[in-house]
This record gives sequence, C-alpha cells and structure tokens, in this order.
Amino acid sequence: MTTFASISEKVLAGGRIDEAEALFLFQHEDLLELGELAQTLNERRNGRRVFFNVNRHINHTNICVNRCRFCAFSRTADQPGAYLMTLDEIRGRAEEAFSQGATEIHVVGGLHPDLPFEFYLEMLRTIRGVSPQLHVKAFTAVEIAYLAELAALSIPKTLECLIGAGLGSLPGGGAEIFAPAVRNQLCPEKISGAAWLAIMEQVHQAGLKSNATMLYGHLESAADRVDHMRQLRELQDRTGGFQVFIPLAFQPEHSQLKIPGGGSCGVDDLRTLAISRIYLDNFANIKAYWVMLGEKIAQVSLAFGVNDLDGTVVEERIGHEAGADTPQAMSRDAIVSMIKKAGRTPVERDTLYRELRVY
Ligand code: V47
Ligand code: SF4
Repeated sequence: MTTFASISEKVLAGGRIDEAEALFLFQHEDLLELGELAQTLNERRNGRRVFFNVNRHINHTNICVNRCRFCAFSRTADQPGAYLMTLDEIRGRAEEAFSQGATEIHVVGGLHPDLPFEFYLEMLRTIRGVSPQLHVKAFTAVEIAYLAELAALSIPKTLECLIGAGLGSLPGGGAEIFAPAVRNQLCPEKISGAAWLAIMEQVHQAGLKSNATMLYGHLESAADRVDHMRQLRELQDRTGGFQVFIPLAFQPEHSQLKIPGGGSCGVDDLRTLAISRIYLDNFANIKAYWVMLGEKIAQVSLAFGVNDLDGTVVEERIGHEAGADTPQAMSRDAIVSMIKKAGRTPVERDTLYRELRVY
C-alpha cells in the first residue's frame, strides 16, 4: 500500500516515484511533511544555495493570432492597447538592461500576423549587437512552430537561422497543460502538447538548452498535472536538455477563463512546487516565478524544494495584464535580501546556470 512513509523511503534511497505515487502526494494533507521531503532532496543536490539572475523581459508585441482563453495579454491589431515595439525600442531596453548589469534578455511575444521572419532575426541581432555578453533566451516552442511556418522552413532549419542570429536558449512557456481535453478548452488554437514536446526535443538536438513550464490552477485536475510532469520527465530522460521546471500559477483577472474561487492558493502553490522537486528527479532546478506567486510565497517556497527565484525581470506584461499584483521588477539587492532572510545563500547565475557571484 502506498503511504507517505513508503514514498519517502523510496525517494530518499534514490528511487523514482510513479504517477500513482505523485497523485497520492497531491492528496496528502500534511504540507509540511511534503515540504520537508522536497527540501531534503533539494539540499542533497543544491545545498543551501539559491540561484537568481539579473535579466530583463521584453514582450515585443501583444498582437497575437491566437486567443488562448487564459491570456489577458494578447490583442488583435485593432484592439485598444495593441502594441508592437520597434527595433529601436527593443535596442533601448536591452542597452538599459545591460548598463544595469543584466546578463540575459528574455524575449516572448504574441504570434503577430504580419511580421516577416527577418524581423525576428533582426531582433536577435539587435540585442546581441548591444553586447555579445548578453544571452538571448527567446521564443517559446509555440513561437518556434509559428516562425517555422512563416519562414516555410523545417524546425531544425528555423532553429539554425535563429541560432545564427544570436538565439542562446529557449524559455519554457507555451507548455500550459498537455492533457488534450483541458488544452482544447484553454487554448484550442495553440499547438498540441505533443507538438510542444517534439519541438523541444529538436531544440535540444540542435544543442540548445530550454526551460519547461506548467500552467496550473485553472481547469486541470491533479492527474493532469502529473501527466504533464510525466511527459517532461520522459523527454528529459532522453535529452537532458531542460534546465529548470517552472510551475506558473494561473492569474485569473481580466482573463476570459472564469474559475470559481479564482486561481491557485498559497498551499496549492507550495504543494505543487514540492511535488515537482520530488517527482522530477532528473531536473536539477525548480524555479519559483515570483511574478505569479508573489514575493512572499516565492520566498517561503525556498523551504519547499525550490532553488531558483528567476530574475530581476524589470518589465513583465503577461502576468500583470492578468492581475498579478507583484511589482514589475525586483532589484538585485531585494532578491539577495529575500534569499538571505530565508537562511539561504544567494548565487547569481547566468542563463545556463553557471555561477557568477555568491553573496
Ligand atoms: O506560456 C499566460 C503563461 C507563459 C497567464 O522560461 C499565464 O525562464 C499565468 O513562460 N496567468 C509565458 N500565466 C511566461 C513564461 C516564463 C515566465 C518566466 C520565466 C520563464 C522561463 C518562462 O505565461 C505562457 C503562459 O503559460 N501565462 N497568461 C495568466 N493569466
Ligand atoms: Fe497568444 Fe501566447 Fe496569449 Fe496564447 S498565451 S493568446 S499564444 S500571447
């Protein structure tokens, strides 16, 4: 019979839990027991060190051909608030970020109906032109699929062009939840979960690292979350190309998707992060994205298996359009202080998880 003790014994001996056991953990009421197990596993791997980076998000456009029901960010071109940044504006943001010590520019945007493939190549060249030291983490697997179609090229060829223009790695967005029944309700126009995974496999084969996310706290069940993590764990077994897992807490405001009770809660956030650490034994890093979680839950999650707090971010639109009440940016000092007050050691990293400075 599965008990918390049997699961605990198994993972502490280096074993791997299966889906039924992960589901059992989602139903396990004792949050602190879960947190302690996740923390022990994290500390075996990462000690008391917590990563963060100095980065800036650039959401170059919110004009998108898709209408994902959870997304409060996207607009049609003629809707109020629709925007497209010019390359000069993008350069300006990258220059500002670089002068403030950023090592990474994170670029994600809507699927714009009219931009040519060349715009995306030029955007990468523009950012890299600010400094070759800036790593460009850009385009979700969903955008890569769209760009390949736009360029009429295969995925590997599209990636080759983007890498040639300066693409350094991929963020983990667009994964949402893989289970088709829920995905079809959330984002019927978006590529399938299977397609997202197939693109990531090709990204890893092309030699790039990527991140992986899961959008939770909407229509999905605990079994859907486990199914999502299972597929990520299987791909990671094959490629080893994922750097980090980032559960994204659904922000319900201004979204078409109406959830009774509205989104996740603190207990669910901590439980989900802890189970990610326990189940995803082949992911070195579990990230608490403070923008969606709030700074306080993100800080507490450092005792629930989390070892990465994302970055300074600076100008985030996707979560904030959907009602996230966190600030637009956190300074390096604020992140360092938050980690120290949690009794951990802040480590500034670069995008590829190389250590830059210990505080
Ligand atoms: O794919 C959209 C999500 C993602 C909402 O890789 C929402 O380091 C919550 O992927 N509530 C984009 N989430 C952001 C993303 C990301 C963020 C930070 C770091 C990294 C990384 C990746 O945002 C989308 C979608 O899953 N999203 N709307 C919403 N209302
Ligand atoms: Fe477009 Fe992405 Fe928003 Fe979906 S989540 S509508 S693909 S910007």
